[in-house]
Amino acid sequence: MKTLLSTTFILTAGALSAQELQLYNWGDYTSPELIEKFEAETGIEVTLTDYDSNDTALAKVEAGGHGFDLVVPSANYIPIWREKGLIQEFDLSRLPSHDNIADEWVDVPFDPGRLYSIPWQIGATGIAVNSDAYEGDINTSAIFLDPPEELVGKLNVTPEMNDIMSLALWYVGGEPCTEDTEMLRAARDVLIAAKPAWQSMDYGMSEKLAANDTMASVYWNGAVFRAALENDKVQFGYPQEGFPLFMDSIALLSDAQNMNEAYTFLEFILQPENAALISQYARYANGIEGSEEFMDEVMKNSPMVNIPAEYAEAGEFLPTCSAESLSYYTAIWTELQK
Ligand code: N2P
Repeated sequence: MKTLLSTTFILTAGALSAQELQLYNWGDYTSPELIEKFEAETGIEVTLTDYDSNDTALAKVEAGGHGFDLVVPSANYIPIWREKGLIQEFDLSRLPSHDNIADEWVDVPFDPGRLYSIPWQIGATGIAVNSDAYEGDINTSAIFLDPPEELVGKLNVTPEMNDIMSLALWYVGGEPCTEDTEMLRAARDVLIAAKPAWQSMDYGMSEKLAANDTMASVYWNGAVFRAALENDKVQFGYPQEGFPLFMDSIALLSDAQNMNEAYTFLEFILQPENAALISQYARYANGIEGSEEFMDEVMKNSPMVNIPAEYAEAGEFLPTCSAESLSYYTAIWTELQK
């Protein structure tokens, strides 16, 4: 009897100690080395599920039954997740390293005091161009909105609605999140007219750019930098009509099932050496104090990570659009994807 009892106890304890964490993140954005290190140090097993846009992630979580604990929305989406009650306020007593968030990224308009989100990666949306295909000015949205002959049929547009709508609105002289129907109409017209020249509207571009399968793409600086490290013909342009800056931040889902594991992971990525692992993989800056010293030299010097001063002024963090402006965006986006 005694033996039987202790066996039962061991089995129960074993079952309870199977710790897991469900991370829902952008594709190709999570360092495998970070995950291996986390699993080895904590014994928590991480399951990673990918998405390709803010709207995909939001729709999936809103539908329920997803099982995810943590998600990584962009800054302009954090207020939307919050208003919908999909993410929960942190218990800061469980995040002793919350102070490691760099001062400039704490009191951000989308999450003052960082009560709901921790910086993941920071960057810019611009345009990758392979210089073998095209040698003209690449610091313009004309590359995808009025493509040069050389790039027709060879360029991709990433399916991130707010990025694409903002670039188009700036290009026609408007502003992101406008409710001005004339501006929206002009942006819609330029997008619809340009679309036949596009090869695709896909997300995963780093390898395709590196392999010359796609010669240009509206894309993000770090992901383009990854391609450029393999293929030195890949360049990155910062559209001077206006281009989005982004800051993707990790947040705790309201219906997270693995709370202890989620807090353990958040605390882990607040450590500068671990935040650096994310940047070394995804190739963007992050908002964790002191992480740069754990990064390699190419990260510190590349114009694809650090926006050159001459181009920086045209970059802007996207606001969160009003419901009215979003309904116009959605209508245009739906038409564009037909
Ligand atoms: C890169 C994902 C970048 C997301 N793979 C931009 N918000």
